[in-house]
Amino acid sequence: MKPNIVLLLTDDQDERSLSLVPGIEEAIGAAGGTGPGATFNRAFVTTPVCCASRVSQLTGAYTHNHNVLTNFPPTGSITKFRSEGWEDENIASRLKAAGYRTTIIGKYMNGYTGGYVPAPWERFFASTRPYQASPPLTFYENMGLGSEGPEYTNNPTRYLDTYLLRDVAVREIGRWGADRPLFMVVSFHGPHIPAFFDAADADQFADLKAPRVPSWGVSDADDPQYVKNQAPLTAEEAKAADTLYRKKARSILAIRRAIVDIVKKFEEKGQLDNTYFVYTSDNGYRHGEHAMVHGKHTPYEEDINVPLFVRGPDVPRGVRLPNFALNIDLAPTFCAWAGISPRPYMDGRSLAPLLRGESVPWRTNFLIEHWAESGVPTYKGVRSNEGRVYVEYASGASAGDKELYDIREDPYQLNNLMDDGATPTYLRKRLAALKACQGDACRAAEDVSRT
Ligand SMILES: [Ca+2]
Ligand SMILES: [Ca+2]
Ligand SMILES: [Ca+2]
Repeated sequence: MKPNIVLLLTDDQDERSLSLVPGIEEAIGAAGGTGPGATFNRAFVTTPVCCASRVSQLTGAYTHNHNVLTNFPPTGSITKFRSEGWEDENIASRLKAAGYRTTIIGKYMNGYTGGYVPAPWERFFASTRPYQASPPLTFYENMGLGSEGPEYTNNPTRYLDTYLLRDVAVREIGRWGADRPLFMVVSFHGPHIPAFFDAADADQFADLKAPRVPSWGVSDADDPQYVKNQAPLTAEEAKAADTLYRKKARSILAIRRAIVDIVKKFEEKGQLDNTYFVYTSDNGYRHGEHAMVHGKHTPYEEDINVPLFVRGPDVPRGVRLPNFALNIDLAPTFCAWAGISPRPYMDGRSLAPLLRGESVPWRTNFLIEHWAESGVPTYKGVRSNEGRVYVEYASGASAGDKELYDIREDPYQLNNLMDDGATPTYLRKRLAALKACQGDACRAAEDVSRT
């Protein structure tokens, strides 16, 4: 039988926050004593926005190719996802055609309000907006729990949403005959605001604060206009950032428990050795860096760097991979594991050879792109494996602003080198080649070394 593929997806989890909650990797390796698998230290999303990044995960396409640009209509959300044709054509439709039992539980796509089941999904348990509100009745119905489902509210002392998703996932694994391979997406709401957590964890991380890294609360004269516009954080804003940071850490604790239970259920089914588990997030997050209280959308490392762990039958254990792994790589990787060809619209590449320990040529650059939303302007940028990031802004008061950082020397991106006489000719060339690339042209442009 083809291997099972399980995507464990969190919302708004920056890579750094993992260190707050040691053991997510161990949770994925919890059952079977086979260890945690491989970790990508440099996993990134190409557009640090929920909806655009989720569409990239499902299609393997850069945002400028799938064209679901933002979280809200008319340029984004579920309506754009549908009108662009991606709701019916994505990795789930391909895996379904290849014989997989396709299952999604939790957050499906920004703006989904229920009422229909998208064709690629055989088992569909999507939460509906606003899942933060209570009580979202269609939530129960979509979860197969009827309109009188268990009490689910935004009071975490009752039935935490994370545990509801876990319970539905465990039930679905139990119902699955294991006669066909399973593709399962468990799409947690946490640690996204409001970052619900288990009441039992209310005392955890009591003294934790958003890390006061050198960029925390800082903007200065060489920053792009939208950052320069930020007033220094007030005491109240600092407190809000700290409170959210603590809640997110607690929220991740519950997700960790859910993952242990899900992995154990695969073990109980005798399927552990035939299952790939992938843990990642749709975008990173800032908690006060660059003088912004909290958020995503920017090209800064906090927003684009996400966790990525993989456990699977041929994945060496305890390995840390330095390669750039992107959200657009998930779909081609799943194709490889399922033994099917990637689709021509997939701009990413399969991570499978890296995960098998093979030495293969790999990208040296990737494109970062964003369309104006939530106070962050439109931009396109390139991140290189020499530790350089170069960004060109194209909207609002920041139009024409450019940023260049040497991340090896300046990991918190404080000194924009563009006002220091830098002329990043080679990065401009790379960006020009990447900004409208498609398919093979993206892969070729990503692979260019410095000349
Ligand atoms: Ca998100
Ligand atoms: Ca600066
Ligand atoms: Ca400077």
